[in-house]
Amino acid sequence: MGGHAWIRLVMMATMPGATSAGQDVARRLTSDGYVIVTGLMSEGDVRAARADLNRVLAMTPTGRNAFEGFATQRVYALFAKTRTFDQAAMHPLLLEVLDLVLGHYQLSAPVGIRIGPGERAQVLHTDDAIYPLPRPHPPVVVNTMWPLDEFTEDNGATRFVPGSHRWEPGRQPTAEDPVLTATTTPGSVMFYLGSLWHGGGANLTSRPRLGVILEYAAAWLRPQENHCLAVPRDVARQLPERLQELLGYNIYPPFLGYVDGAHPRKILRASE
Ligand SMILES: O=C(O)CCC(=O)C(=O)O
Repeated sequence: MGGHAWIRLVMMATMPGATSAGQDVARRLTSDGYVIVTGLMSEGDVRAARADLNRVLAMTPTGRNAFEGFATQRVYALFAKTRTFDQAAMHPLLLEVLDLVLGHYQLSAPVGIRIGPGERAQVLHTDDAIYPLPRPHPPVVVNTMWPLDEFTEDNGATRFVPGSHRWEPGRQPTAEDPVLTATTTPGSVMFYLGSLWHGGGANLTSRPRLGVILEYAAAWLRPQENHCLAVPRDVARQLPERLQELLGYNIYPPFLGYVDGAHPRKILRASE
């Protein structure tokens, strides 16, 4: 299944009771499990991001297992390797949505994903399954997929099972469950809850499909990637303070994340 009927164009607050675009997106996200927002990245920014990631991808191996994808390349430690997603990671609409859905949060898994020709569909999964929390639970993970190529039915666009974020604990997708394809254009962003079943699609074309996931998790959880080690300290020190916070230089109140009794930001500054 595919098509655009399910795509939400959120240019203004349209959901009953929503007073801002962020509220609108947050409500759709929590009710539907996903929402696609257009126009978050300009054409120029998309071009620059694609070019810079292609530079990084020239040095990036293909995946080591079926989940990563044997014909797929993944750019981990994204914020050590490119500056082209700094603004995206702190986009005001994105942060407003995260404020509403997660409260305190940080980046968990920022990854560039280039699905190569011939790749098989990734197994459907939920991103929050890595946390051993009793289910159901309030949202603790929100993911965002930023396409840098046109995502089509046959080039590996992200697939997902609508409504699966509400499934009872233990339920797994079967062949009977409808799977939608997030056919999206560069510049748009697909938000989805960590409890929504989804996965990369098969790439049946002769060209790769490039996208970036910026996954966020509640700040009281351990993020998937250890950014304080992945992003060298002299790089982290140059970043905007909000991005430093998102990369782990933050405190979850009252004092989760302290370093030697102090805010990690102070340690980052002091280590110049
Ligand atoms: O590449 C995609 O479309 C989704 C990838 C994904 O869900 C993952 O690797 O966890």
